[in-house]
Amino acid sequence: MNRRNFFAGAGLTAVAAASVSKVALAALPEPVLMDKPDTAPPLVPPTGRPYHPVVTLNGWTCPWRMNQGVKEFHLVAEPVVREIAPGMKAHLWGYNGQSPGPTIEVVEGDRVRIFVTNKLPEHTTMHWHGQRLPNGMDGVGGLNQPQIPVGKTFVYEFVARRPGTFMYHPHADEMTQMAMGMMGFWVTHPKVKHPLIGEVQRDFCFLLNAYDIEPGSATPKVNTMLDFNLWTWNSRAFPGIDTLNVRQGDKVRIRVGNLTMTSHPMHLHGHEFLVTGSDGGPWPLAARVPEVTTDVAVGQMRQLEFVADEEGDWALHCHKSHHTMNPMGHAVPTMIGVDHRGLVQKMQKLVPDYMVMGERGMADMGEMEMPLPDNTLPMMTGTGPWGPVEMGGMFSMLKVRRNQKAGDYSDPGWFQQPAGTQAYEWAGEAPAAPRAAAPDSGQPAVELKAVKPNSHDAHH
Ligand SMILES: [Cu+2]
Repeated sequence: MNRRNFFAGAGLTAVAAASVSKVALAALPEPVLMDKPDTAPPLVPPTGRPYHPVVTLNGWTCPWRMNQGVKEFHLVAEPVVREIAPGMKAHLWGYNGQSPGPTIEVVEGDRVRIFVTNKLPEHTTMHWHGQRLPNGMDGVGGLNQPQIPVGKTFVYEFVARRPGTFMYHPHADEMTQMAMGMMGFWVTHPKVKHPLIGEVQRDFCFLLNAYDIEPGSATPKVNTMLDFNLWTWNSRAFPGIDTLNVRQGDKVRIRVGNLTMTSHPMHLHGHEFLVTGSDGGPWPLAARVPEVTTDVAVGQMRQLEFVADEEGDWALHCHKSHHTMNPMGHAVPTMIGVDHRGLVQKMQKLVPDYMVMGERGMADMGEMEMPLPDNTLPMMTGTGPWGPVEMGGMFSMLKVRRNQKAGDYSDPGWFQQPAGTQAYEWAGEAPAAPRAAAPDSGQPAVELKAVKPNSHDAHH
């Protein structure tokens, strides 16, 4: 996947024609389906006001049909098969063939008409998170509208009043439907140059989501509240997440929304970024402080912006270390310091597959050829130019290259570090450690001494 060409076949199985008859305009727009989890090239707007389109990580933008000045989209809620990473497919619910659904991109002031067809086994609705709209278009089932019954299509129509970063998801049996992967991104571009919305050369977006899929199975456990085992960006886990490939000097915006049950501190290596806005809109300049990590809480969205001025392959990940792992058992005891020598051979006479984990830390997991159930990702995986990366889940890379062409989102491969700029092994004498002697050195070890606080003595 390292040199995937993003432009090789976007996987679109139907594209709305540029001109359609009046009869056709009275019918439902043909839904556009996607059959691949690849990052599609940005959709340059064929009609309407021009804008600089976003790139949806391992996703795509929904084409629309212009009908008498109204942008018409057709979303089909349906069961889908989503590849989480090569070697693992999940049975999810999503839109138009994938989870998440396609990104909807419009321009401030656009009138938008969205047809939502329900092909799920239960009712659903659609909520347009963060939008200013008529109350009856807000999509809370039972509160703002009747549920969309199985097999029916509802029409939502409103003007995209605020420019910014938004998302969509059902507001019907939410616990189930979001745990199954029903969500999508929404970007409203500014109509004219906005004082608080900067122009960028690269604009990426993705949703943070999570699944609990038992190793060896394919359907999420929808009743899980906190202990998820697949931490994903746009329903992809490392090493299945595409890299963010940019040209050195590009202004970059990364838009992130969190539809999991916990917060995710998003951390970028090698650069500082400003948080320039959220689903609440662009932030005032005085509220923007340099960060290298910013927490995205549940239900929140954030825009990270920076100049990609340092060449290299820079990690971009959630800073919760359990979120950069694929399925693992949290009940495994810590074995660091426990001497297992000889035990494995004895146990393997009784249990041929017996293994011990973690007596020198967990790093062995990164390169271990461990037998896994079918359709299961290794806990720590991925290989870089220098060995196992020992990651999973919410991890990818920002790849900054001097010679990446404008508008080229293809993976440039691994960074060639200039000679003399990499950490290296010390070749001289090891310095004597002025610390405690090792336990088997024959010298007395330093003991800890308990010191009574003086204040305690004062009572006597
Ligand atoms: Cu996280």
